[in-house]
Amino acid sequence: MASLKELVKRKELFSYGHRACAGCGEVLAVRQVLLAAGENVACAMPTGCLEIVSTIYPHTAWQVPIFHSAFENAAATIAGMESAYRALKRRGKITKEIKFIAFGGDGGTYDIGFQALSGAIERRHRFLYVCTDNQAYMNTGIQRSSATPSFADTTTSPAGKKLPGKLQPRKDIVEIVIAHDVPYAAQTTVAFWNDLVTKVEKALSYDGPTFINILVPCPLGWVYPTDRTIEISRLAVETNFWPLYEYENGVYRLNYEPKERKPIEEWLKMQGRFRHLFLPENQKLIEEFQREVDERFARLKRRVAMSG
Ligand SMILES: Cc1ncc(C[n+]2csc(CCOP(=O)(O)OP(=O)(O)O)c2C)c(N)n1
Repeated sequence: MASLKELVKRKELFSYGHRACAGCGEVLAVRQVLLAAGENVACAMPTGCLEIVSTIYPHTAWQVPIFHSAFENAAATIAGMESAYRALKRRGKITKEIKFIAFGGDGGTYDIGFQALSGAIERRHRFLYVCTDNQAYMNTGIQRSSATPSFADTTTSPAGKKLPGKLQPRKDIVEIVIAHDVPYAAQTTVAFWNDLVTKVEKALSYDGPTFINILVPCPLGWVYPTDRTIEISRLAVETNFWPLYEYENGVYRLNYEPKERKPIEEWLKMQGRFRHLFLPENQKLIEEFQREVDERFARLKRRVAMSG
């Protein structure tokens, strides 16, 4: 893995000058992914916060080629780019080694872009798909997505007298991708830069489709002060809400296990989207949330134990 010393010497491929909110986790993730990938990459991204903040004509924060696609088809776009590259390479028109990375928000990945992702993976294109998962449709006003956790307050699952926020638990996209029999899939978050960078390097070394889901805190949608992004990202791991793990050729690996898992309240209480859970009548919802976290983590540990 590239050391921090090496990484800081590399050219920033996602540069200053974008217009993301202060404290945005999504742009931190893209910056880290591109630092790990290096200059020989071509990217695609659907509509979403990332595209809106980084490509306001005539400016761009991207120092690598980037193709903006529709909300539903970033994976089909990157598959087309990769196919064209292979064809041109065969004819000797391109000699350079180029890697392909698609970036999609959770809306563009878990939901509306999912068919394109599933298809591109099944066709075995060589690309890395990075989901920058901020757990809602942030760019259009914080609507719930299938990545939104249970009980989160969003504009389409508003917490109040009738509803305790979103009723359904979060979809497990990494497991769904793994079910496509990919060589490599992983989950990480921006606070653990070395874990993230190692996973990107690994994913790009495979001759096939790979996937990384990155939890990217969003001060606006999660409702917290802009200087706490890294702390919230780290707590997501320390509470086992967001385990750092990877799946490589059939083998699951837990990359980090907290010595003592912190109670989920610690993560929830930092975020305004869960404020209503701390009303006395909602205490049982926190217990339910904790149960869900513990069950998911236990399931992951069983997978690790069975495949090791
Ligand atoms: C087919 C289609 N439906 C809806 C939209 C409107 N739209 C644009 S971005 C977006 C939400 C993006 O959410 P996500 O992918 O999670 O990315 P984020 O902005 O949160 O980073 C929506 C609903 C669209 N562009 N195309």
